[in-house]
Amino acid sequence: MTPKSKALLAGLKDHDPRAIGRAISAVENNGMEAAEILSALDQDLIDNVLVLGITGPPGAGKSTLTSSLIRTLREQRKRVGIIAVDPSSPISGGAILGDRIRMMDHALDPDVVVRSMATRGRLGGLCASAGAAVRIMAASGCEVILIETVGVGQSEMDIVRLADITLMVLAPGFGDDIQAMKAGLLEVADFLVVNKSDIAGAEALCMDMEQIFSAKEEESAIKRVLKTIATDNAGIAELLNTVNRFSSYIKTNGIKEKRRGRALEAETLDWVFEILRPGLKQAISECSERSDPRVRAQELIDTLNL
Ligand SMILES: Nc1nc2c(ncn2[C@@H]2O[C@H](COP(=O)(O)OP(=O)(O)O)[C@@H](O)[C@H]2O)c(=O)[nH]1
Ligand SMILES: [Mg+2]
Repeated sequence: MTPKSKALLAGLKDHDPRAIGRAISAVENNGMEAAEILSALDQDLIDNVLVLGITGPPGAGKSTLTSSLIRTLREQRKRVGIIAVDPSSPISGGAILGDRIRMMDHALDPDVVVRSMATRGRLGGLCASAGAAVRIMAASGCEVILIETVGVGQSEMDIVRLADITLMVLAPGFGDDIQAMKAGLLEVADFLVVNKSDIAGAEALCMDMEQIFSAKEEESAIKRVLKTIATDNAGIAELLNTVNRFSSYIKTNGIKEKRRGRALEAETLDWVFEILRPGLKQAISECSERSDPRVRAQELIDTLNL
């Protein structure tokens, strides 16, 4: 093992937030340390962490809600990791949520660890990176990990698959977004959070959503549509209580294990591309033949002997 890997792993054990950041960067750079670090992480901690996905349209209040959740989790003495997946470019300041949290009351709290990831300007590998970040944070003592994504693009939806439990955040006035998402809503979301319930239209939105989610609710006997006012920290404790009950429910009936298995498959596939990409790019650029791309791709794969 390289001295760098050793030092990083020791830092993770010590709950050093800088070690977490460096370990995630080392894995993202896919250097020598990546495999060394990832294969030495504490599997029990990884198994037991709760990974919460927070998605929904821009402006619904995801970042505000995330901040409130962090505050309440910290009051419960939980160590929290946050992965903020941001669709904006890395250059134009992708780390909106990250910056915000750093600026807020959690800025100096060593038990709140934030990592931002931009979706634009990368060739994929988001699922792989985010999955690795989850494991590194868990192995460094984070008990709850929040992944905030904007629920619009495919890559963001892939990220949702890393979560044990997914919250969809909506707010009054997002009627068009809701119509567009209705079909996927049930499939993706375990909970529907009606945020901004201090403004007009929240009650109607709740009733609408309760109808959509009624079948799910019956299944687990756990309330699936919850109201919050993220700016006032209202409804957050109840939301967390309900999520915890659901967390126990999915553990006992095997749903969590199934979801983790699916996430592992998605991440593994992502890593296969990540690891092969440089070599494949090289091979493609060296090939002088100008045949059909589909044909060339198959030829290339055949030479790999897969
Ligand atoms: N009235 C009201 N405004 C809120 C609430 N939650 C968030 N907001 C505001 O809604 C705007 C968007 O919030 P933000 O968290 O950035 O949304 P995101 O794009 O989903 O992350 C901000 O101006 C927030 O202050 C709420 O519960 N009630
Ligand atoms: Mg946000």
